[in-house]
Amino acid sequence: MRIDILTLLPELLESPLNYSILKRAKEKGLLEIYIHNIRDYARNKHKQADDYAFGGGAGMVMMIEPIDLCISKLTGERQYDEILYLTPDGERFTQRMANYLVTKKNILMLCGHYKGVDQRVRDHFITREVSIGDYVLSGGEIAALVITDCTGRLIPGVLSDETSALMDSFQDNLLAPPVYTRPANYKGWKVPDILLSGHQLQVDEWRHQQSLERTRKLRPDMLQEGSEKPEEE
Ligand code: 6GU
Repeated sequence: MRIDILTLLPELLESPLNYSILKRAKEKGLLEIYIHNIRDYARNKHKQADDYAFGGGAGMVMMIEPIDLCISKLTGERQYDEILYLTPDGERFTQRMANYLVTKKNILMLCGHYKGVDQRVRDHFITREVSIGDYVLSGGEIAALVITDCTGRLIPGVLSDETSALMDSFQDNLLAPPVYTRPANYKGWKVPDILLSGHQLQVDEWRHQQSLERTRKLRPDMLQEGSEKPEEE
C-alpha cells in the first residue's frame, strides 16, 4: 500500500511515521509513505501557498494552483483509489473506514489548514472528505497520522501476530476484554482465576462475556450500530 500526504507542515509528520509498527511496515516493504510539501509547488516568488479569502474575513485560504500541480504530478504517475481531504467538516473516520482503506493500493491525503482550501480543490480533486472527530485541530496533519497509523497496522503481515488486529476493540464492534500479566498476585490484587486455569475454551468464553459486559456498560451505542459490516465500494 502507498500513501501520499500533501501538507504545508511536512516536519510535523515525519517523526511519528518512523516508530514502532509503521516503521516495521515500511521496513518490510508493506507500506510506502511519501510526504509532499505543498509549498514546493508554489510558483510565485515567495513560495506562497495560501492567500486572503475573496469576500474578506479573517484567515488564509490554501491556494488551488500548488495543490493542483502536486496532485496532477502524482495522478500522472499512478492511479489513486481515493483522494482524501482532511477537514473537521468531513465524514467521520471509523474502524470501518480503515478496513475499507486498507483494501486500496494508492491513497492520497490532503491536509487542510487555516480557514481551509479553495472550494475548487474540493470540487475537482477530492473523492472523499474525512474528519477524525467532532473537535477542531489546528491542521489535518494529526488526522492524517491517525488514519495512516490505523490503516497501516491492518495491512496483512504488518502485525506480528496476525490475529491481534482481529482482537482489537471495535473490530467486532465490541470493546476488548481486560488483560493481565505476571505477577498473578500483586499486593493482594489478584488476576481472575479463570485465566490461570488452563481451560482455553472457558477462557475464550470468559473474555467474550467480559467484552459484552464492558461494551454494554461503557459503549451501549456500539451494540446497536451496523458498523461491523464492511464499507461498500
Ligand atoms: Cl481532519 N482536521 C482538522 N483541522 N480538525 C479536525 C479534523 C481534521 N478532524 C477532527 N478535527
